[in-house]
Amino acid sequence: MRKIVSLLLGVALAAGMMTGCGSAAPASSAAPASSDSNAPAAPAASAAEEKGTIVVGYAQVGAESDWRTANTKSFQTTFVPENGYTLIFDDAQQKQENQIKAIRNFIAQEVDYIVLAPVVETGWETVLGEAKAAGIPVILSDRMIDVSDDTLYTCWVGGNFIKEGEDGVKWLNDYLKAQGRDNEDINVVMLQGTIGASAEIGRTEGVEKMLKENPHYKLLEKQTGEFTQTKGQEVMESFLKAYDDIDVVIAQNDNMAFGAIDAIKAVGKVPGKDVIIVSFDAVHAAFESMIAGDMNVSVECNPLHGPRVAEIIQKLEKGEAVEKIQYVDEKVYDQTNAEKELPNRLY
Ligand code: GZL
Repeated sequence: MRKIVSLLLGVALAAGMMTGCGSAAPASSAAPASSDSNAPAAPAASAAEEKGTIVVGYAQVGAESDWRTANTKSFQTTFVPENGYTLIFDDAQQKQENQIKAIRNFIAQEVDYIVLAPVVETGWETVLGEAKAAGIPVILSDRMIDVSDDTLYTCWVGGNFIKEGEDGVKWLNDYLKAQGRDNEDINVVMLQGTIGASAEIGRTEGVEKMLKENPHYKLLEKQTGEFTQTKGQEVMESFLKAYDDIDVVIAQNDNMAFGAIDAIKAVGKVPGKDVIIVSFDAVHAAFESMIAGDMNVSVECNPLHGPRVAEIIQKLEKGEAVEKIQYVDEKVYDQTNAEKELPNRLY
């Protein structure tokens, strides 16, 4: 495959040089290609990349959050020519049809591996069947897929989303007890991520399971904020108009929490005090928000999957078996440890 890909890449490079278009820069440094139909094809490779590198096609969800940016960076700094890789990166702008197009593009280029961060869990059987027929291993990073035939993917690396949801409410239970409010009725609203994404499904399941265990909690409403700050603020504004006694916001990622915090401040309430903010991801800006006293807690979901996936590929290259399901390590950070931990954060 590499020989064919090198030939194809060489032809693409030659064509690019002749017409003066197309980037000869290494894919790892090129601006992310998009699989939108009118977008330019995946960037041509540099001469270095023709030297029999392992070609990895990466179908990323989009660029919707700080977490996603860190996740993308982790791949773009790992899969570089000096490490023996050619990365063909695609940003699907949170559209499944774009990810499917990108996977077909990778198959046509006969890449050695496909890495997929599936925007939602369903709708993958056909295109992953095509990858399997082409003999290209598929590694899932971040979110999971719901398929009856699990030979459609080699393995999955990501966070334990149900446990993250449970840990968020466990933190809330302890916090309310410490505040002497464990016998008070507590009104909760939830900002969900993209509906149908594993992170949304798992965190919703984990949170609701724990809320149901405590009769003092009342989940007033839940609605998707699409994992974005803008939408998170919009939905929080609607919650604040509908309810004047919200005690807790559970935001399924930090960017929606940032939007919620802005909405709470805009109505003259104090986030972190009048309204408790429970969030997920634990990105750098979340630590700054906890230090400022706005966000109360962020449950970590480690995005640095690049090195882990490279380790998996190296094992596969040697014909070694790999674990089907591989969870990343994650902890809980709040206002008591945010300042101390911030200097150690890698994203
Ligand atoms: C979690 C990931 C989620 C993050 C969001 O693994 O899928 O998507 O929590 C991101 O920030 O947009």
